[in-house]
Amino acid sequence: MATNRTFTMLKPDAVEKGHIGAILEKINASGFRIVALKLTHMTKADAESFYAIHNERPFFGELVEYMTRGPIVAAILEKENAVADFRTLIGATNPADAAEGTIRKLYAASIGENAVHGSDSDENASIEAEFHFAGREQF
Ligand code: IDP
Ligand code: MG
Repeated sequence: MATNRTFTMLKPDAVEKGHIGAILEKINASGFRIVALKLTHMTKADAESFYAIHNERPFFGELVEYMTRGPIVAAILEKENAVADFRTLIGATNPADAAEGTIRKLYAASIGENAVHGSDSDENASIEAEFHFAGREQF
């Protein structure tokens, strides 16, 4: 995948609260083009694999439970400097620390239930996009 792409998930809390439309609107308005998009439900094995880097952390069980309790929206986004610009748009992991106007400031409830995922590097953006999307689903 090109380095001008990132991967995101609108997490179960954002979907449950009916924020899909508002968050996608903000993503588009911030200059990102959606090049792959779907509503999907991660299995326990999916979530354990996606978040394997965190499997020693004390919150891992809680994270897997949260990410599998309902559907998510997975998307691939395209923009110059996509990874860094999208991390800026979503804000800090803990919404209490997130800047005004960021997606987590607007829509996240807590450090655990923080509404949205954004890849942290070009390499992980590519790995995460391939995890969720077949080649024919990416435009
Ligand atoms: P990030 O999503 O901002 O990259 P990471 O440190 O990679 O943050 O953590 C992945 C996810 O794990 C977070 O988005 C959040 O849902 C959850 N998480 C991180 N830290 C905590 C915590 O201290 N308690 C509960 N959940 C956490
Ligand atoms: Mg992370």
